[in-house]
Amino acid sequence: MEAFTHRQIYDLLLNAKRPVFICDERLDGDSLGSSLALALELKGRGVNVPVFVNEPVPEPYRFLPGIELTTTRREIFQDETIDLVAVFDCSDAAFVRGLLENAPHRPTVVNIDHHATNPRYGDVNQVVVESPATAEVVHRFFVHNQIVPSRDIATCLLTGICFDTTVFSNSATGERAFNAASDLMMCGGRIQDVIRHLYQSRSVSALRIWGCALTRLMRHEATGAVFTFLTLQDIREAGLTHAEVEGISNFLQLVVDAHTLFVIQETPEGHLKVSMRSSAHDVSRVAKAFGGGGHQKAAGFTSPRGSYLCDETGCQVLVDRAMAML
Ligand SMILES: [Mn+2]
Repeated sequence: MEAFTHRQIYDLLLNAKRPVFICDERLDGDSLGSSLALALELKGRGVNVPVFVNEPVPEPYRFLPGIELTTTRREIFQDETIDLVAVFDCSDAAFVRGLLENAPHRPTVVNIDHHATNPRYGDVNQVVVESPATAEVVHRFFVHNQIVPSRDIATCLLTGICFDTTVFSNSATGERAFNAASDLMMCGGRIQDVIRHLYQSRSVSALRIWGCALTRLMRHEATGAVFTFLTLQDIREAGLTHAEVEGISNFLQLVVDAHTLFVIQETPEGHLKVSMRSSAHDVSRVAKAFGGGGHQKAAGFTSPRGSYLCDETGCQVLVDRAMAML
């Protein structure tokens, strides 16, 4: 079925007059790497596909081949010639619906993802929950359609796989991740560039705030979960953007001895952004119950302003409630 759907998607892409690609609302190495890989393939065939991103591309991803194809202009969806959109690594149907709300004609929607919480909102859905990354799903697109990825495409796909597996270390890492990565390296994918840009590029000020989160690590006695938090004031005092703080939950998961981990961050709007990692529980259930999404072992949600205080007691209460759902 996976191969059939890949061939169907290839047909749709080749026959589309005006395709547009969409990255997940929360941009990351996987949504960007997977969408740019396919956009580069079509570019090689003379079709320029804009890749819509909801926010300017953060610095660590600017090295990606094809990054010039990205656009933050929402108006592109008002173009009445758009007949196909392909969405990458996005389980949030409402986000896609919102973007297409004012489109003059409803385009065909292709949904390529690997999130357990994806409601399969597309006309064609390639949602492979066993896959470590959407980039790995797209790698199979190339295999099933007998296309050899170029060096640049291979680099984009390796970025997605390295990002979602935290360089082959988290629970998403398995045979599929290694097989795809090995093939992509044979195609000339530049894995050292990927690792350098994604992981060896942290500023000292960003790492100092990670230090702040480390000093606040607490064990939730009743369940053995571990949590920490960062307030808006912490982030502002360090002069950082939220993008620069990203990655701390993946890092902590690598080094903290706990089955479940919560990293809670206050956003500029005063909401609490909760990121969960677990080796023992299906945290996507908690994320879903709180209106978020994700994978069984890595998921997140945003708790509206005022629901919990961003301090030790408030976060303790939040973790209490979340753990009670597991
Ligand atoms: Mn992903």
